Amino acid sequence: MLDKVVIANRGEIALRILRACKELGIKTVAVHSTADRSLKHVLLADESICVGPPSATESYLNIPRIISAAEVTDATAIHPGYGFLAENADFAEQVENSGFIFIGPTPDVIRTMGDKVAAINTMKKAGVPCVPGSDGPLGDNDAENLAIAKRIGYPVIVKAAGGGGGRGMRMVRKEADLLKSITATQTEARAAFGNPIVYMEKFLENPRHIEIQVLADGQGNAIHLGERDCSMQRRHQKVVEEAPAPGITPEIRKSIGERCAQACLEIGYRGAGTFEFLYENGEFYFIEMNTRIQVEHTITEMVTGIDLVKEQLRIAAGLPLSISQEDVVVRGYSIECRINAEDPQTFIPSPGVITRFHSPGGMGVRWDSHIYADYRVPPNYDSMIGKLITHGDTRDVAIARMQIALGELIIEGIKTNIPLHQSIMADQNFQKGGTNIHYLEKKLGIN
Ligand code: MV4
Repeated sequence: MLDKVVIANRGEIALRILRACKELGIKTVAVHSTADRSLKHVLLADESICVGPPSATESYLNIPRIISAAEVTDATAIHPGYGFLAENADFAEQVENSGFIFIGPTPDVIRTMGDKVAAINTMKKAGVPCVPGSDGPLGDNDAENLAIAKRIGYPVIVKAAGGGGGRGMRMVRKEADLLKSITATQTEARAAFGNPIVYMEKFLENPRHIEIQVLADGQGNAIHLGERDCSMQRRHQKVVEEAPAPGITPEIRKSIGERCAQACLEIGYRGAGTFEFLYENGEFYFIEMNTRIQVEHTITEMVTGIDLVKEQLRIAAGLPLSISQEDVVVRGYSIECRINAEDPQTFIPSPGVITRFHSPGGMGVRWDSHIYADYRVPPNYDSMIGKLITHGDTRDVAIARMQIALGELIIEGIKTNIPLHQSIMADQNFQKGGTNIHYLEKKLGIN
């Protein structure tokens, strides 16, 4: 097993990684900014190192300082968590070149999946179903681009190869708007990602966002752990996730899951990963792959009983997968509510001191969070302060447990989106299941 891991992250995921390390007998190093000295995992880690001022660019995104922290503590490996440097191929490469293990895929796989055109081409070759589209970057021939759109059929969507997660895309409803939309997306993409390459896809009007969790050891073993439905989102920020996805049968799960696992073998994938799909009219369309552990990995853990972060650590230590595909059984139903320090009406962040705190509990309730009474939520980072997760034999039980747990969760001194979650859990259409990616924004009005 690994000897000592640097946790290159903060908040709940840093605590999640710390707990997995402790279970495996791995020593831990917390790296933190000056704003994060009192984070729970910093206080629980074997060692801690301050890597810079509150600004993330000067601390959690400062590659030389993170690697220096591994050097001075004589660590073995670096876990990037999610966000920050988790999908930065140059970081992964520098970690390896400095003699440390990067807990994740190889730098070139991260780089390929970061280029959305390359990712789609790779997946298409591996037999993963993709959205009908340009099958490559758009050139500068107007007539050709008009012909591609005509073949695909309007509406189409123009996306930046360097984008992802909702950044750098433009929907086009009619031929008259195509060329100026391509130019505008190219201009934006060059400014935002330093890469003007764009591609085109058929625009799907009312899809659901369903993603498949995979694990691969880079030694010829790859498995899938079923799907999650992440359609309940606002402005590309997921709000509620659930596993399994309503309406996805064991047969459908097996079919799409095995294709993803097979693709992992073909691309030499190593570690935990997620295949993102749009799901419409019973069909899956691959859009992106995430090469990291995700926020919502917990709901997959709840329905499979598999500790994904421990598996990441085992894989990084060079061990083969501890489970085979036949060992993966999806049991019951799990929901996650992302608890944010924000105004539930305006969504404006609400940092500050938590004056009173009570955590929920009971059967089938999991609370993954670093917060405590008197903790001060700094204004410098993402507003997510915890994840409330429930599990039940049925979806109705998971929802009922979530409603009870949301009622028990007391966070005072700052505003939170707990009221938003209560309204979603009570929503008739959510309770029926299977709402699409536009549902929450429509429910909230405007947009
Ligand atoms: C799409 C789409 C419709 N058709 N692609 C947004 C995030 C990025 N990962 C891909 N996105 C979309 N791509 C085609 N061909 C609609 C979206 C989309 C979306 C996707 C997933 C979750 C939320 C979304 C919200 C708006 C648009």
